[in-house]
Amino acid sequence: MRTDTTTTRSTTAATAAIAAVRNLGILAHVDAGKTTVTERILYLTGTTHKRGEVHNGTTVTDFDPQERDRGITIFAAAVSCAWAGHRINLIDTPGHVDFADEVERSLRVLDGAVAVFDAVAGVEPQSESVWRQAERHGVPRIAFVNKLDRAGADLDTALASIRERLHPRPLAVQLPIGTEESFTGVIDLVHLRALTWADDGTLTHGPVPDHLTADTTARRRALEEAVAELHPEALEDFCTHGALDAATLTAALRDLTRTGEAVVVLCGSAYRNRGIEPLLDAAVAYLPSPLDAPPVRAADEQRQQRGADPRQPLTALAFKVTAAPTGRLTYLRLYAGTLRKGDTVLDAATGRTERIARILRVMADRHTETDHALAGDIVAVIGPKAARVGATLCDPDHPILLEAPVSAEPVVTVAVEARRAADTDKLTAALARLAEEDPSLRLATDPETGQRTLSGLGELHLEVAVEKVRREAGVEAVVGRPRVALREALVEGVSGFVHRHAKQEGGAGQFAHIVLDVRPAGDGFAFASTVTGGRVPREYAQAVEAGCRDALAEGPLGGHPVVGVAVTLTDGITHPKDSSELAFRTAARQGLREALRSARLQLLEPLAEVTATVPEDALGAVLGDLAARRGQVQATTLGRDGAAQVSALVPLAELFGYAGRLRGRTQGRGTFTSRPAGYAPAPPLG
Ligand SMILES: Nc1nc2c(ncn2[C@@H]2O[C@H](COP(=O)(O)OP(=O)(O)OP(=O)(O)O)[C@@H](O)[C@H]2O)c(=O)[nH]1
Ligand SMILES: [Mg+2]
Repeated sequence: MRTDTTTTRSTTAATAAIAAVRNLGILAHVDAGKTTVTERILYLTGTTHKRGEVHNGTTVTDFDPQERDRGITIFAAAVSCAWAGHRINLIDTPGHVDFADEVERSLRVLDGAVAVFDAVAGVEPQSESVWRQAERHGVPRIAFVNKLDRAGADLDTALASIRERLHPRPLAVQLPIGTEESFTGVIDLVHLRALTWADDGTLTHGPVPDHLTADTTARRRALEEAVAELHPEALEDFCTHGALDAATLTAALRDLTRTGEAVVVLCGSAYRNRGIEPLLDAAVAYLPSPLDAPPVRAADEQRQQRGADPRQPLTALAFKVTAAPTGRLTYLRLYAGTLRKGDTVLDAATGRTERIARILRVMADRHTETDHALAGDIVAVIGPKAARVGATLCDPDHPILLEAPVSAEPVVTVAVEARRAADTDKLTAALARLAEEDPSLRLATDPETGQRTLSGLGELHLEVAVEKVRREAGVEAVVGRPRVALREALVEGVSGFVHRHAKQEGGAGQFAHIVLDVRPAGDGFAFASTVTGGRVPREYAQAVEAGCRDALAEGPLGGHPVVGVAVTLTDGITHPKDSSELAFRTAARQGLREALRSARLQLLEPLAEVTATVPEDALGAVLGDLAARRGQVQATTLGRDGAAQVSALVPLAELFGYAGRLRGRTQGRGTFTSRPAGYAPAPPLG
């Protein structure tokens, strides 16, 4: 009996511990203030004792020398801190689109996120992208409208832009006190009190000031009505009492955040240390704990699932790997089970086992060691030597394979070569190591020139990689001109294409005869077999599909991947002795290659959606330059502050070096961001 009570007690304690965890991401457009928000959170939670600043390179999460030099976040950084009895595992993500893969991997392991917006700019393009990305991952969000101290900042305009571009139901739970330079605090509309911050960041709670009572009452009423409209129980309460109290509002906002029916909006100025405490309170109150997350499922066997239960078999995903001076650090999100120091775990994809030598909680500039970690937590471990980003580490007796995070396809390639020939191997090794940390970087050899090539998501992505190798491995590299990744799309197919693969002289032969219909379709690859009467057995049809995929890797126009193809196997002949899966796969590869040579294909190039903010007097020059780059201007809007915003679709190939050109045309006052916008027909080579 005694053991039972003890077990029950420890299980309850473990459940309470998991319920108090928040795995939280900070997401937004470049420069919205994610790193500054993170920095203030770490300061307030006592994790760091000084407030670091992005502009002088003293923040905790932008610790890479390149991040400090460039003033941007490049690598997602995970840090743990404690607030109001909760453990918050925080991931500060990069805003620049070239590092979107870091965001994607982070989203896989987060349970909730704070989306940060600039109170002047509102919803910017990359905020929209990461918002949709979070939506795809089912990660609930709250919003923080930052930089309320800036000239032109306005919460209501930012709310309107959220409503227009992201979500029909942004619900502000705060009202700013003062504007711009005189922004000093917020009214908490849920608890009807004023929070004000002194210049040194000290927070004082007080009553709502007289001049704001009318506005406060009106906004509180509007909040209650909006919540009642969306939440059935709140509606019942509202109808009975004619109002909603703080507890009901909080509970309803928490539900609406988790279902995604509404977005709670807070505001402040991270730089001026205003608004961070209530943001932490909101994250704890509204965003889900690991217990609220749906169980994870096995990639191959959807019925196999595991929830955030420390007694279940260990299930963890490695979402980040870094080569720190202390050794290789592997960051894990634990989904189920308990991880103990000294455990042997199985890398489910490779079948290798790894030993967990140490378990660390990363706290700003130091690590604290722990002997175990429970389901739901995010920790870093030392010991695993080979586990890659995306690996599932699990209990060797109860294997499970989780789906690995999907990596974006590289769009830009450069040739790289060591400046000194003697460094060639060192360079290759260093780049290969980088590609292990960042799966959106690919290292290859150009089959024609024999040169080493590095591919990634953009110019900056590759520049950062080469610079990292220079700084960390001490190898200087010479980098060629960037090229974009082209594709070949099928425009007109062929039907009834016959191919016979036969090698039947002596020994075991190879025989396969196939008939293919090849049609343009969508932007991927589809395969079907309509062969009847068992003329081609199912395994051979599957081998034909595999052979088609082989053929599509290199198209006839220039060896680029072929897209938009539907292949139907309509007939075939087998030989009782000489047919095999290999023979059919070879037949399909050769056959489809040949079929494509007689079909019509079109070269596609990647496009980018460019948003440039430029002074009005430079608008003409900027538009002219975009036209010269084959850009299609989609909209031009004039702002209140003498700045114009241009959005345009521009072939990525024409964007190389654009940052410098834009600075030139605008005397350094213009800025731009870009994001991938699919593929479009490329002009004929010439
Ligand atoms: N005026 C004002 N400036 C701010 C505020 N918060 C951040 N900044 C400044 O905005 C700039 C960008 O801030 P970061 O915190 O680096 O922004 P980020 O979102 O992390 O940027 P990336 O990681 O590069 O996407 C820095 O110069 C900050 O000092 C704020 O509340 N008010
Ligand atoms: Mg940052």
